[in-house]
Amino acid sequence: RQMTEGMRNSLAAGEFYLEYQPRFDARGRHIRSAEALVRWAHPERGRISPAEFIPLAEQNGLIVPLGDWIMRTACETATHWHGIGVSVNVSPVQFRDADFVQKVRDCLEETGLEPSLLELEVTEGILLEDADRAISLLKELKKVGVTLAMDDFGTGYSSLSYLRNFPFDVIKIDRSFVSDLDRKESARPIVQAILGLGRALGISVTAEGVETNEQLAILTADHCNEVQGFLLARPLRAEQVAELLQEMP
Ligand code: G
Ligand code: G
Ligand code: NA
Ligand code: MN
Repeated sequence: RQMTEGMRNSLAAGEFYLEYQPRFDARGRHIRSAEALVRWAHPERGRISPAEFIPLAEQNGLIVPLGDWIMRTACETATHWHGIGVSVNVSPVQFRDADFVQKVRDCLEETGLEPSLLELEVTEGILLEDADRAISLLKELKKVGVTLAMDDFGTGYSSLSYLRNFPFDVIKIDRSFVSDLDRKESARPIVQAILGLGRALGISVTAEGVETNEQLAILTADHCNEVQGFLLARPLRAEQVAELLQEMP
């Protein structure tokens, strides 16, 4: 409860900020886009993890104004990156907001960001409650021209049927599969199957949570489209991303 009150004031007080974790081409050489990740610098408690405050914000509804602020800030930042896209995590609660699609439109129009440079990362949570509504929302978003990604792929219940019915452009392989790549024999065939699925359906595949050179080598050999993880880059401040883009265009 205390944290709920705190959060409301904190948004107004500017205590939230974004970091951006770069996503790279298959070889881990060139930055293709970056994922916005929200951070909370609490004046007394220090940094609070989103793993702690996002679930609270989802319960108390603050995720809607917070999510609006995240999307707008991310779009505004990406306009300075000259063709490098930005991805934003969208909570199922934001997805329930009747104004969500209009907010996306407004955000693109007001910041001037090219629609395809905004990627929305959703988890299957959005599909669980009312799948028909979710399909029609995703189709509307598609018309707006944004890129749609299914996050944490492979961890849910019926991800395969979702791919058949939903217009996703990108699959993000959950990092649990990636971290198993150099530990468990069964991991590589699973990752290969996801990559084959992506190829067959014309969906780009991003591997998240790449932490070792061995994992990267396997993903590159198996033609994963994009890689992301601490090995390549940690979440960075916007200025650091801009610097990296100058160093390795
Ligand atoms: O950045 P980190 O690994 O600490 O994030 C922990 C969790 O918080 C992850 O599940 C991540 O998806 C989620 N998260 C981080 N930033 C955002 C955000 O901007 N919006 C939403 N909805 N979730 C986020
Ligand atoms: O749920 P989602 O996939 O959006 O989670 C993103 C979170 O994953 C971010 O908070 C980010 O800090 C974290 N992350 C990004 N790269 C790595 C990595 O290489 N290893 C681990 N353990 N976490 C990572
Ligand atoms: Na994500
Ligand atoms: Mn993920």
